[in-house]
Amino acid sequence: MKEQLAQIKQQAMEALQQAQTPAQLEELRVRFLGKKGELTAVLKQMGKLSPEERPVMGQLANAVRAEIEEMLEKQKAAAHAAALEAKLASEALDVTIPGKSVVLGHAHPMNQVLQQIKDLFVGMGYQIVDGPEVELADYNFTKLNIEEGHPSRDRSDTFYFTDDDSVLLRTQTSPMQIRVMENAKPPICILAPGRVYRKDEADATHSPMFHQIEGLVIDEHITMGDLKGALVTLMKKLYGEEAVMRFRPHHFPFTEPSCEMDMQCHKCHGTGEVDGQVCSTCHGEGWIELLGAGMVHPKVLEGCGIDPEKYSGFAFGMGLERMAMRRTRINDLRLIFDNDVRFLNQF
Ligand code: 2NM
Repeated sequence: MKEQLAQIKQQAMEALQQAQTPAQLEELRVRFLGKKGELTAVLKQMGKLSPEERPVMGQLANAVRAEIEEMLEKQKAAAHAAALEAKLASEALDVTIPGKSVVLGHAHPMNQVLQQIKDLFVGMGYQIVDGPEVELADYNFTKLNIEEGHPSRDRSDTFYFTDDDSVLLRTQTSPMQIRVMENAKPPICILAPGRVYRKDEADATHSPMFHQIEGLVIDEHITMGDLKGALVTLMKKLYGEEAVMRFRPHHFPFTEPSCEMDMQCHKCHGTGEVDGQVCSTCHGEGWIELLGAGMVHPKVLEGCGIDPEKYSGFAFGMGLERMAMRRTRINDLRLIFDNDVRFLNQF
């Protein structure tokens, strides 16, 4: 029995020395120390020994078990350290390698123009207002002096939600200005940018959804001079101090008098010709249409509870996509909405 124990010890030590992995070590633990292991098998024979021999052999067996356990722990620690070493070596981290660069996007050219215009108006004391895109016909048309039967209320031009034509997708942002006039007391000085909808087939110059920016100023003694000052200031900030502007009479139901503002073509300087050819920028017009404006109609003011005898005001509206098209020098509106990054990255 003594020899058996000595043999187990020697075999275990040799095997443990050679074991490389935690799995091999576990296998050896089961082989030598497990319930059905070699050491247990020897211990089971203890019953055959004389009472004097039993404690001696018991001590010896325990000493062998302790030595094997100690060696097992030592080898486990070594295997673990080796595994960690190998992992660290294979996963070596080179902190000097340059990082992956993050592709940073930028504002869409239309939002760039919008932000610039908003900044300019906020600088002049305007408040930016936002409102519903689903509107009441009352606010989109009637309160703007666009009466029933007016061609712009036609079902072929406007998206209606209801059979009685009372709820629609707003065709302009002016209903927002009606809402402000009804709820605030002058002085009023607001800018209403937002999406508007008209039943148009998409082509190079039309889209069923586009963006408008409308402004409104109401106070005592507001004149067309104030309108001109505000709009000329805006356009010179946008297009340069040397930009030349003109105002033409026009008609809108919600303003009286009404006008349109043009900028002299920067390419042909108003002549409509470049090197004997029709100017491609203004199509020979010599002028580029910028916006519509006017003095708010007394009927509109009165309908909102503002006394037209005491107060007057100007309003204007412009298309944001058109501004973005001028800035990006493109002639197809659809490029603005396609969101092709090859196009957008140029701006
Ligand atoms: C335009 C042109 C002229 C306009 C008028 C109003 C309101 F609500 F005060 F009556 N808001 N916007 C207006 C005036 C809009 O867009 C071309």
